[in-house]
Amino acid sequence: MPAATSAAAAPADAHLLPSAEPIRFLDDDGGPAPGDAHGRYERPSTELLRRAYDAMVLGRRFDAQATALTKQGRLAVYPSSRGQEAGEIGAVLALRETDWLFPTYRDTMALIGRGIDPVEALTLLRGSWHCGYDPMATRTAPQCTPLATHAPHAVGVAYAARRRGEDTVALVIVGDGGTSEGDFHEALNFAAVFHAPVVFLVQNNGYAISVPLSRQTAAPSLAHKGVGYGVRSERVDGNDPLAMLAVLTEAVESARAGGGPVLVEAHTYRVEPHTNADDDSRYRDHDEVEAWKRRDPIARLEAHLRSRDELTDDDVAAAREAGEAFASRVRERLSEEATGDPADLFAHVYAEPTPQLREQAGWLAEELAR
Ligand SMILES: Cc1ncc(C[n+]2csc(CCOP(=O)(O)OP(=O)(O)O)c2C)c(N)n1
Ligand SMILES: [Mg+2]
Repeated sequence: MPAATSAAAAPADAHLLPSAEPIRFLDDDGGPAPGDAHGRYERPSTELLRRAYDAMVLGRRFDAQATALTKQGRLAVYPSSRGQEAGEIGAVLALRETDWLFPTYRDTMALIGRGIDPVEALTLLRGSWHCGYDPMATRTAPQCTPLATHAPHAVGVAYAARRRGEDTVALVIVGDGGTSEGDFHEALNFAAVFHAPVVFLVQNNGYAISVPLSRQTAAPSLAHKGVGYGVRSERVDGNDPLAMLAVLTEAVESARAGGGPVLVEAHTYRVEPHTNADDDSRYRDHDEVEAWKRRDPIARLEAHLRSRDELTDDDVAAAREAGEAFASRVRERLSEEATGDPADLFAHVYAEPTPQLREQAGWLAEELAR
């Protein structure tokens, strides 16, 4: 047999390829999962898992409160990340305070996990023209609504920090739909060529509004999109908090140590509609949603910690109480009408307003005067 074909040499892309199956530590019920996660990644410390548990419980309660506030007319819109807590909180806990987070509109829970004031975090969703919090002070970019346009920014920040000799890492969150955008691909390419310390977290929640993943891509996985650019990529059970923390922590520290960019695809599910303005019964079955609810990330982490006597009834009650207190404070603070001048819509678009904007501002003023 010729040497070239007999050699069991690894293919040239072997170090970049994601695992065949998403990395998981836990089965759907929180018991130990069979597989190779333990060989490739270390179980996060109990201390980190306890912090994650508390933050996920609080994050979910906040998320439910924000959805309720849309129904009361206190928020214009809210995209829920219920069911995606392992990614939202995993991302935040993998980062240092000095690292940068680049979130999407869906990642308000990650903002809360970063300690950003909830009322500041919800400012944009009340109809204000600005994001409410200070991106420089919090090292958190404004939540990005145009899909993936923040990915090149994240790469730029990471690359600039490295050139300045800082050890800052940037983590950017993108949805499955966002991976079809040109900006995502340009960001991956630039990051790989210039070895930028950036982590791309793809929250694959199955849908881009009504478009299912099968209509979004023909790629074998979204992680494979990184491989084409030379970005090391991994797939993770996005509803397994142990796996998300383990993989994201490894990715961030590898990027910090000079290992270049990493793409992490989280297989998760959006259990709520796209936003409060969406009717999801028009494009998906109730059974599908219910099946995913049985793989709940908080329930799985809770079962895991309880099985090791690392979480007691009192701990669970304390986490829930903290969530209730947080939600009721948010409710109180948002009980007032948002005040804002509608003319502000036009005030901060350009330094010098265009004739078109001036005309539109005039129409609005006439309308309001009537
Ligand atoms: C460039 C751009 N095109 C279209 C839209 C309209 N849009 C808003 S959310 C969305 C779906 C995004 O899906 P995905 O990236 O999977 O994120 P998810 O909402 O599931 O978290 C679309 C198409 C947009 N915001 N930006
Ligand atoms: Mg999606």
